Amino acid sequence: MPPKASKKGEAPTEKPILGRFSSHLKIGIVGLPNVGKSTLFNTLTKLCIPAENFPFCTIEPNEARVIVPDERFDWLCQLFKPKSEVPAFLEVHDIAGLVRGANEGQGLGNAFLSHIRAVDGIFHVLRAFDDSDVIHVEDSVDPVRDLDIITNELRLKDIEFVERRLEELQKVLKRSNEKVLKQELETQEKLLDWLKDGKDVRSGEWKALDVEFINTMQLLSAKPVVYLVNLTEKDYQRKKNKWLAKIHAWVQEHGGDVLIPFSGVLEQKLADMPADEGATYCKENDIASALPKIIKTGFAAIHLIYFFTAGPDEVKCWQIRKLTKAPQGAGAIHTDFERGFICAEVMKFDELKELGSESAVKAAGKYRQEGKTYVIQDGDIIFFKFNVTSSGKK
Ligand SMILES: Nc1nc2c(ncn2[C@@H]2O[C@H](COP(=O)(O)OP(=O)(O)O)[C@@H](O)[C@H]2O)c(=O)[nH]1
Ligand SMILES: [Mg+2]
Repeated sequence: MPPKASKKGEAPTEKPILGRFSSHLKIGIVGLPNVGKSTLFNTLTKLCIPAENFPFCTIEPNEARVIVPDERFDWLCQLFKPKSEVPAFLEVHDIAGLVRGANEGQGLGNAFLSHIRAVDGIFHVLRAFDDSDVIHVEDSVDPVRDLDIITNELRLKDIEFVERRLEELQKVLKRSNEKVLKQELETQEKLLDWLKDGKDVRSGEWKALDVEFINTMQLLSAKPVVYLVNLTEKDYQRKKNKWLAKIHAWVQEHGGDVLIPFSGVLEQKLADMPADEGATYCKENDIASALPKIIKTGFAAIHLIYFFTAGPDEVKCWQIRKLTKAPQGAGAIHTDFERGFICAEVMKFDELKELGSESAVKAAGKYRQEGKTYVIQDGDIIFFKFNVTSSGKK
């Protein structure tokens, strides 16, 4: 179904987003072997959310829930001094290296590709560091060539999927004349042309109806990508490397996604030091870890945001997908909150910070009551009002 036209008085509906509509979204680390994927993953796991916050979730060794650093959250915890503090997290999966020919099954290719299919976004790690001790599968360091290898593998797999779907549709259409099937056929034909033109699904301008069909496919090249360029510590510190400009140009030509330089060696070094020693090291060398930026960028890239609930018992980040409305946001806390939703009382973080307390925000007339159609914004501080009727409490 295409999204409904916006009603009078409402903000126009935003462009539909490619990808799953879920609050449980994850990002996978993808790249050739030996580019620093696991090193990055291991340093990220040092920033993991304590397991006691997820008593019912088992998690695999190659998966981690990494805390999303946020000054607003820290400030709220300072203000309320709550008994429990629950930050937002990004679920990261370390995916084994892809190699040339993976789409035809090279190097366990299809298994790796199915791991990529299961995530909602990609950290594409590129090696731009020279180190003769670390073997390169392609024999030399050339991240631009590597970009082509990986994106081609993903695109070829997408072409295979779309071709298969087209065949199915053509078969069914011989027997049926259903409008929706014809519409999908059109979308799939457009997709195939686009992919065969050497372009990725995520960089296309798709209509709302196309997006609906695309979102049933989990296509690899439709997933948001953040490029992470692994440099030597020295290059990272001086922000100079012969490949950076070339990688940047390649990325601009291929949809203009975000590119973040980092240094696996530096991150490893910092992860192995006690925090205060790490801070001194960074200060003395005029250098900083890239992990906070990597985590925040990855979180936003897969279209996640969060709102806060805040009080003396708990300050907590509730993660939801962008464009979630108030009742569904309430549902992230408890299904009763969604079912019996009355309204959302919303404070804007900046106003609370400026005015200093909830009562001051109220006195200034800035404590808002929002209804069912309110689209939750990142950083909203929300108190939901709901009634629990015959269905009873929890
Ligand atoms: N010189 C250097 N070596 C690194 C860097 N990052 C990772 N390595 C080394 O490269 C090898 C492969 O790293 P790993 O993270 O396992 O790569 P993966 O195959 O992409 O998961 C290991 O020996 C790492 O110590 C880096 O930034 N600089
Ligand atoms: Mg690895």
